[in-house]
Amino acid sequence: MRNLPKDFIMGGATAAYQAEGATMEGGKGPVAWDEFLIEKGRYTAEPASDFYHQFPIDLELCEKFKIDSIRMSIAWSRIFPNGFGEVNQEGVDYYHSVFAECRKRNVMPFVTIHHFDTPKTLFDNGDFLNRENVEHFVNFAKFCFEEFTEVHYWSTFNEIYPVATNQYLTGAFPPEIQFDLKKTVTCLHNMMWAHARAVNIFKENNYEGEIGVVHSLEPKYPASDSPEDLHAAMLDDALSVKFLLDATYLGYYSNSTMDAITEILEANETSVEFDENDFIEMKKAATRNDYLGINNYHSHWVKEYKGESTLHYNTTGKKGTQVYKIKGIGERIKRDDLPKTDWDWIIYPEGLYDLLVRIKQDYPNYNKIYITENGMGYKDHFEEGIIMDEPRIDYLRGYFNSISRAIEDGVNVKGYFIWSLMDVFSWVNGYNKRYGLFYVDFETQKRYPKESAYWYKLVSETKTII
Ligand code: BGP
Repeated sequence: MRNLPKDFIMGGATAAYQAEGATMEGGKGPVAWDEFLIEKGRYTAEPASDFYHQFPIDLELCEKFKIDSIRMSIAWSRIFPNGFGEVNQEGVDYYHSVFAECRKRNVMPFVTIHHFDTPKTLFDNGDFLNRENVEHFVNFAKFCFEEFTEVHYWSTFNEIYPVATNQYLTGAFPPEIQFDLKKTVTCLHNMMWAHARAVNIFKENNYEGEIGVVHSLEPKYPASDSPEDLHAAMLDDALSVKFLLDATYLGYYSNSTMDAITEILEANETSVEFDENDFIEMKKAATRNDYLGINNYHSHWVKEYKGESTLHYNTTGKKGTQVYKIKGIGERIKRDDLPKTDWDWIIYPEGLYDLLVRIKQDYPNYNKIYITENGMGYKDHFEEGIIMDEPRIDYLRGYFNSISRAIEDGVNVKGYFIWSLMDVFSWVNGYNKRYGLFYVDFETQKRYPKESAYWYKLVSETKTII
């Protein structure tokens, strides 16, 4: 049996839009998702887990189940309903009351400033493709640093790569644009520039606490030893992993990263120019990140693909339906020999180990790492208040063992946040893809600890991976 360090943080992750519900309450301004989800007609973010009202219950559960920390986000449009300008005091008061309850329950808030929920006014105005919105984001971040002095851990963004790709490459998120590599790369860069500016403001004003960014990092392996497949895996990795880690820890894009990005853009008959001045801020910030947050759920095997881009995103849990082939990058293949969730996410704990060791080698100034999301989407069976989610426990055990091995091999991993603390609303999957330690009956909003919650508590108490 493997162990975790005694001071290892065991947390639970949430995000404002997926947990709070109350999308029109408390003076909150709209976000693009509100309208988008109504148009799609499958489900909405109401009532989600009603964290807006139920947070005292969720934080009490954290205390009871030895969950040291809650990862949560501040909904930008609760503070600035239009993204900038007038402050909504009710929203400010709401987060102060959440942080007061955290304190009462000895649960440390680990707060994300932007988790997929740009206010609608700014979203409609180009979101992060529009550099004016970077100014608004930086002002919002500064407002948070000054107002919420209860918070010690800040993350600027949640998952820059999925924001850019889901909005402009796969089209899974609003505004549903597909295969636009120019917009994808521009959005990635502008968000990394925004991150750097927020970090620099945080450090130059000597705010108390720590700041970092949460990246979704999914290892890419070649589907075979052929040079073509090796090249395809390299291209996919360059766009989804290296581009972001270079920006975060070097403050510029290395030549090998830029060669790969240029090749992808050219294959899609486009190009992107960066403003050289951006790298001044980015280089300054590169040594100022206190930590890296890693969201890791799965890994990908990539083979050469020369055709037009074609996709099917499995949003219903019908196993085996996922298709991902991108022109100029490659095809992510199915691996029938490896376990997967019903949503075709390949379960491969070794991938997280490989990723952690690689970061230590390639970006020695990474400082420290928190696993800010990992967990298993599962169609939980609820029987008279009992939820036996053994597959989730097996999943967690595998990933915890990888983390423990990486720590033994010298990677500085300081904590883990399961996605998710309680069942929440899933952006493109709705409510039947559950991740929580606590089952939520979305009609009554009653919480029920799953078998995994008892397992997690024991791991937290003993720091032994049982
Ligand atoms: C990450 C997001 C989370 C969460 C999670 C699970 O990308 O940061 O917000 O949604 O993935 O994804 P899904 O709900 O699509 O299964």
